[in-house]
Amino acid sequence: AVDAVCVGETMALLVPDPPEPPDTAATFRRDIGGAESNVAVHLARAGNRVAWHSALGDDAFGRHIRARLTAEGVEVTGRTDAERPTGLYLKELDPGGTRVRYYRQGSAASALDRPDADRVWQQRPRLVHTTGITTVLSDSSRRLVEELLPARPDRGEPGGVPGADAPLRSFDVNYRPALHGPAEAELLRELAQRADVVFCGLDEAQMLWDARTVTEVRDTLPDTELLVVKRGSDGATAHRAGQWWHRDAPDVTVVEPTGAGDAFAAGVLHRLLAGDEVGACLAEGNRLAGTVLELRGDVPPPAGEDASRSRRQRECGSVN
Ligand code: KDG
Repeated sequence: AVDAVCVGETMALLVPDPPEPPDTAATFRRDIGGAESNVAVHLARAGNRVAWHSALGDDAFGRHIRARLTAEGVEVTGRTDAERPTGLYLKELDPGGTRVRYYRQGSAASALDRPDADRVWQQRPRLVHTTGITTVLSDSSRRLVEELLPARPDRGEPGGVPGADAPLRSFDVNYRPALHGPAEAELLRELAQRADVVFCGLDEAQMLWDARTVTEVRDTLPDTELLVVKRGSDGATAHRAGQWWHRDAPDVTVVEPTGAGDAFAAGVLHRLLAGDEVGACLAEGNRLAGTVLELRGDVPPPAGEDASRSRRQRECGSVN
């Protein structure tokens, strides 16, 4: 049995290095990127037994992703799909913000489907984590998420206690402008309603559901067992069983926010799996998010990796 299975697409990531517009860049740094595998890496580093499930092409990018995640101690249950390529995304680092461009239509992960849930259950996880990204890759990946997050009446009481027979279902809304429009808002709300643990930015809730306060988010998702609302520089607020908790944002200089939400979710889930109280979960989420906010990469380099890599990350490029 594993502590957690994280389910969702991981893509090859190309970042112009040195930073300049992709149109003129001659060299690109190769990395990997995927919200769910970012969570898996943080959980593994924190000492959890964690698996990641998705699909990869039978290609160099797929092999690279598999090797990188395995090296991080993540158990890769992802299958290889010889018919489709590994998804790719391009990050454009710009003083005005980071722009991303996806090349993921028809990717191996976009063909994830309901039977992939069997691989997840085979791991006998205490927790399953997925996101609103996986939900909207394709009709079939949506079916997989629906299978992982069955409607409440179909599964009795929510998982609730880590270690109980029913795994805890965790869902990060993960709004991405390139993937989510008004048509997806209702779907994300429906799936979030089915999860036991929901992560949502207040900005995301506003864009998707016009919820402007944490109370309005709670009213949008009234049955969520643990609702965690991320409020950027205003910190994080959680609701569980009629009680509220709040922790201020980490005191760090923000270099680039990509991946910070994944680190935050992993910190919260790590503590939740350990049976800690909600305040401690938020504090750990904030601490881990802080380590990512200070860097350009999605995930800080592994402990012990040389300082020059870290410095390089801070200065110019992404290292997942
Ligand atoms: O949270 C970071 C992710 O957005 C990034 O790693 C890439 O999964 C990704 C996506 O679909 O945007």
